[in-house]
Amino acid sequence: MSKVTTKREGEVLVVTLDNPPVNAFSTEVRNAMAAAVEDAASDDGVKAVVIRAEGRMFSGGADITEFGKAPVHPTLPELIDSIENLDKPVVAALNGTALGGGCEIALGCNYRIGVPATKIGLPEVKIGILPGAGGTQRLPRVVGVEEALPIIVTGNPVSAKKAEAIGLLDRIVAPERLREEAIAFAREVAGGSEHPVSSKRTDRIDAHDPGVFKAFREKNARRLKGLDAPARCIEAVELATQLSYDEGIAKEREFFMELVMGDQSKALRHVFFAERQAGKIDGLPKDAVPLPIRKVGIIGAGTMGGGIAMNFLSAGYDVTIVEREQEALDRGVGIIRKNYDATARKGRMTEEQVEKAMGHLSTSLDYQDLADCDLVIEAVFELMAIKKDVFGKLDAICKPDAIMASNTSYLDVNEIAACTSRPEQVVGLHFFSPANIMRLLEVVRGEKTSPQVMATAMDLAKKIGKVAVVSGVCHGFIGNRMLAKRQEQASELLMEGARPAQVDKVLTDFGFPMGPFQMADLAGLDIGWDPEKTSSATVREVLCERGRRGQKTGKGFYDYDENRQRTPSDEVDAVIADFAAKSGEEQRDISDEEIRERLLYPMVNEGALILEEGVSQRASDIDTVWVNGYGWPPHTGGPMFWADTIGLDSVLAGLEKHGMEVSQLLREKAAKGETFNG
Ligand code: T1G
Repeated sequence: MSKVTTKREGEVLVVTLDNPPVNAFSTEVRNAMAAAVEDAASDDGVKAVVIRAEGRMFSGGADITEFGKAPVHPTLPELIDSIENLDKPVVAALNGTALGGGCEIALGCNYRIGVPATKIGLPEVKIGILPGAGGTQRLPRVVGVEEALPIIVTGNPVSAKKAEAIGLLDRIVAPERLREEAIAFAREVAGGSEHPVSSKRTDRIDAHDPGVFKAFREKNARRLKGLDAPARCIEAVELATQLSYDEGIAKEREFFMELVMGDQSKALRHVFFAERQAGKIDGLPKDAVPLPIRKVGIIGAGTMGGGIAMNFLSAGYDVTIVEREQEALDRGVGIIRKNYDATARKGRMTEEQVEKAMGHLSTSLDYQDLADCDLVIEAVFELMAIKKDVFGKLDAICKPDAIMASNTSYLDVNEIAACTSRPEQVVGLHFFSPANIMRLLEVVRGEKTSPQVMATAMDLAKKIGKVAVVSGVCHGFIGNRMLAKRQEQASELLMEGARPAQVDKVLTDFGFPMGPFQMADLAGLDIGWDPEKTSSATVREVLCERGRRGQKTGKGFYDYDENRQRTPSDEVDAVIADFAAKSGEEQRDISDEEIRERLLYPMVNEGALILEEGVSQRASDIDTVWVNGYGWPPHTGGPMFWADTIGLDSVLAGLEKHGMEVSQLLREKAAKGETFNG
């Protein structure tokens, strides 16, 4: 079945794109559409053209899987030029999302109509490139520089309403009437002699404020630091105001080819596909279809329980939260309401949506109220004895096919499952704090967890907007197990002469949002610390004993002012020096390079061990965990992709230089010149 079909509706030729799942402009599609455009050009009976699409969206853009290969004609720019050069008006009918090349095809048309759900955007920057089919030159000519810059540089789409307001859409019509309205529109303009041609418009360019580029660069400097694509996006739009269209297109093409071959785009494309691959379980039996989940039970109304509940409430699930005491329950519900109200104030939810979500919430002090839940998630204290007690109760109360899940961050899910009569229905659902914000969900597969329960967990993760990664059972699963290796090194570096600020800066310079000591201050140094049993045995214990428990006390590894701005602390340096002296470690100046290698290489090695043990299905899953759960800078692809990029032989040499453990898998792959991601 052709992926592009044509149909005459009187004098209008309707060209329909149908290339599931996202109507990507593959080589086959481009060829077929080019043929349709030629038909329209050569048929005198055709007075106007409609370009539309089947399916849930107009187009997700060029086919990213074709990147890195030699360009095949007609390229997307050539196809769009052929549309624009037709001597007949062309109407784009946008039945939904029109992204990247999909937006650029629409820009090559004379007119664009959409439906209320239509979103139009140029997300190329998110995969490390820039719109390479005229978007940087046509969009500013259609909507103006001030509106085009954020669309191109952030990569975020605009709504139909916004698109219409800025001139990117000419009309918004009812979805069920889109095809006929587009044909009517085409008939309306068919007789006209003048039609807007994006590439030829100058009015919006002439009207732009020349200072907009300097202001935009300054405003976004911090966010765009070290990223290649956004800089080129801004430059390409700036050139659209200085050069002719053809000269601007040539520069866009030059920048596109430079970026698409660059490490940052390769890393970002890896992250894009890795995230989607992570949602698939290798070898899952075909009959492992997801169970229906309608009602969810949450045990614990604390920070995690409340955050977890919000995911399901926002997705429209009925949620029952159970606590031991009314006061804890009321506090938890109050925090949920406060979080929703804050989201509404930021415009990310309407008041109506907040009330709808809260309407799905019920609370109880009685486990019996969980009896009809399809899924129960415990988010109680991280102590095995407490988890076992909870699961023993759930086993007695939950209905036969209920899934029982633990939100444990570290503990052995097999041991938890073993205290129930149905271990095949026990799974780990490790959310990351704040659970209503962080996208990552580690789905921990117990030895006896059934394929159907796994399929249900992965399906549910997608429905609540999480990026799910399957992990086997080990201490800390994938993310926290690798994090522990980094924290170990960070503490050792302090004993050898490094200071918290230097260690943190190495990671923030690498692209992390914060370093290990900033993270500790944010989370609180007193997690797991017991003032009754403290023994001044570690730097962290001494800091807690001195009231330096993190940002919440105004001081931790750093001192904080009223705006939570941090400054290094002499008191902390003295505590560290005291411990260092007792440790007998020789104090020395440590280079940033050594700090980076000692923080990151052991994580890569732990990732290799995780692969060796089968705890993770694939290296790209490990990358997905770190990019979505721990702030690994996506433009380097994640720990395993980054190691592939710098070379596993370099990682091996670094580990050996610092006398660190080397896994068999890493050694073997380095010796063969192989990579983790294949
Ligand atoms: N090319 C190839 N495959 C794509 C694709 C694309 N553009 N977009 C999605 N897929 C695959 C995806 O890997 C998955 O595969 C399936 O489609 C469903 O995707 C010249 C150069 C469109 C919002 O960056 O943002 O145009 O896992 O699960 O949640 O200037 O996909 O099923 O095998 O994400 O409904 C610019 C990327 C391209 C948009 C749909 N466009 N895609 O989200 O489905 S470069 C983008 C998305 C470009 C021009 C430049 C989303 C979506 P599988 P999905 P979804």
